Amino acid sequence: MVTSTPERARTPGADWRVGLSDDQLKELLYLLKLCRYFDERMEALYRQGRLPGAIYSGRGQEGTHVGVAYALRPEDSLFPTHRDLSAQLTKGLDLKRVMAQYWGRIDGYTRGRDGNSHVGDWFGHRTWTVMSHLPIAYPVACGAALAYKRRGEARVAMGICGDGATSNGRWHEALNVSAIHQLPVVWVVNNNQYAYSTPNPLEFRVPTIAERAAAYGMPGVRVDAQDVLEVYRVAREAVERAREGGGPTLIECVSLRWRGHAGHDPAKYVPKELLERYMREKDPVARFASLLIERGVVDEEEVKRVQERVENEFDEGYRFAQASPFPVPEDVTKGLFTDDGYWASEPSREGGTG
Ligand SMILES: Cc1ncc(C[n+]2csc(CCOP(=O)(O)OP(=O)(O)O)c2C)c(N)n1
Repeated sequence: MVTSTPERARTPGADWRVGLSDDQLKELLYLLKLCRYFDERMEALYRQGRLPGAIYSGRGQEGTHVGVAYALRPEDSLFPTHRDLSAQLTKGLDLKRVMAQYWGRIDGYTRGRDGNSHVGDWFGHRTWTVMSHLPIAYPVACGAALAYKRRGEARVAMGICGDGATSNGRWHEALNVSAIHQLPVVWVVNNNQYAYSTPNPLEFRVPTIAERAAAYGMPGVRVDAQDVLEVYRVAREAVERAREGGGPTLIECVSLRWRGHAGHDPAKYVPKELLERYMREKDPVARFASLLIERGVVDEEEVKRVQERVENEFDEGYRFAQASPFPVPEDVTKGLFTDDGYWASEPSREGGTG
């Protein structure tokens, strides 16, 4: 098991930008800010009673989501769980359609058929629709990776789950199978230190999740997820190794869940000092903006413009979602099988109540 230390990666003379161009660094800043703002505004709408369903905030964990998903190519696939919307946005999902999904409208990715956080765009951006049973997407990711290998395609599958999900048998089975068959897959554990109200020491006895990789015969890396560049560097290495036939890697991204498990949970079980320290000193979005300013890639004005851009995009997405109709009942049995062409067709807008 390797503990990836940003200090080591940033030794004098080392490439602090980990091979990324100015434009790519700015894109990362935009994505981090987009994900943060989306999360904040959606929570506000939820608390005002204007957003139905549940919300699972990923605030404070953007370094994990943006960093790992940015390492994937469009043809690679992502298998996320309930808290990983930011990874899906990084993979390219359209904010407007995500918002339509949250309000149950036909322009949402599942055309108004599923709960708001069960978003995914398998046929487009290759992100698997979120499934509730944790971590059921891990074995499915194994299946995708096996298909890529058997067809001789240079593609990679990436599964993400939380620390709590690692206690489920499916997690162990998926890792074992992927190692035995040297599948092109990357396993990301978003260790935000809590599974609902259960802290890490009550979830597992080993000091780190990454060291479990040894039990399956694959490399394990633990990374400080407040540093998006380090997460990206580690993920890119794992993705490229998988693509070249080197088999799976387990990456443990360590952060803290800033909000409760879902919108209803005030998370009083998280020590106040721990939370304050993470929010004050370890904010992955603020840290990355400061780094880019310090290195002269952007100035304060440009950071403000990025913020304005994401705010405008959010408002546009909100208007789009509210204007999108609800699905029509006549369509409910369509699209159960791919051969009826439902998912390839335009959704029927007649009869919707917008
Ligand atoms: C097999 C299974 N058991 C229980 C649940 C209920 N459940 C939903 S989220 C959650 C906590 C998951 O914690 P973790 O994996 O650490 O992810 P996090 O929510 O912290 O991102 C639980 C127990 C579930 N969805 N699936």
